[in-house]
Amino acid sequence: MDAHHRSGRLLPLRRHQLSVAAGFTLIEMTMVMLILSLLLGGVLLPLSTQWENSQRRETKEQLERLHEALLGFALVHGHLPCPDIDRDGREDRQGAGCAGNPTASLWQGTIPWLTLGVGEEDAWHNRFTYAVSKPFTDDSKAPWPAFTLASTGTIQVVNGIDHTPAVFLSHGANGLGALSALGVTNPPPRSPSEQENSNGDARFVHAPYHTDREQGFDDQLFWISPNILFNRLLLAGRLPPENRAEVK
Ligand SMILES: [Ca+2]
Ligand SMILES: [Ca+2]
Ligand SMILES: [Ca+2]
Repeated sequence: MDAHHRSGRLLPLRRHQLSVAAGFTLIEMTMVMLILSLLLGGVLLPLSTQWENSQRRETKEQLERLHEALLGFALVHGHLPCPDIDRDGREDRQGAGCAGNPTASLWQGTIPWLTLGVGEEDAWHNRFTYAVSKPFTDDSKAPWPAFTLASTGTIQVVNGIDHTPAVFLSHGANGLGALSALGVTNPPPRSPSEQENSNGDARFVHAPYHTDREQGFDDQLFWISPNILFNRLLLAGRLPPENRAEVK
């Protein structure tokens, strides 16, 4: 039997073997892809959740440091700092008050991070929004406070506190409504709760964390409690003489 004859018999067998092998390969490939996608989905999703949790924790710690920095500033200067509105990191003061809308009930911008000596951005590279009630920024009696123990804030935090002197927040992982560290204003939020935290008025919302794209809420919001502010000032002997009689 010559070589040509032998190859003539063998070729159809090889094609069959090849097609079987190719069939197995496709099935195997599909199975491998399926298993890989299941494995990756099972591993990557928790990893991304862990990563965001870690970023939220980091941002919360920054907000806690900010809270202390704002109280410390009030102890030294007798008032809270003005927001930064020209994006240079320093407070924007005008006369005894702040630069901004003179007819609004509050001053609003971003945290003056250079003035306070704190970190400039959250874990997602956005600035911290900051709103402060006007009576608490008055520096006309510095270093004593111009406000009294009877002074009330003009800011309301839904699910939080009424009449607070100041609020400050990170706009979270979605960053919607925030000013980015590059100086660009991000698109507005979609959910009504997050919209309240970036629409420039005196009403803010504190809500449970929820990642839903349309109605989610990932803002992290802190505020200055008037009781804590007054107590810190009292302990430091920082209230003006006319207010001391009000303290029992
Ligand atoms: Ca400034
Ligand atoms: Ca957000
Ligand atoms: Ca609002």
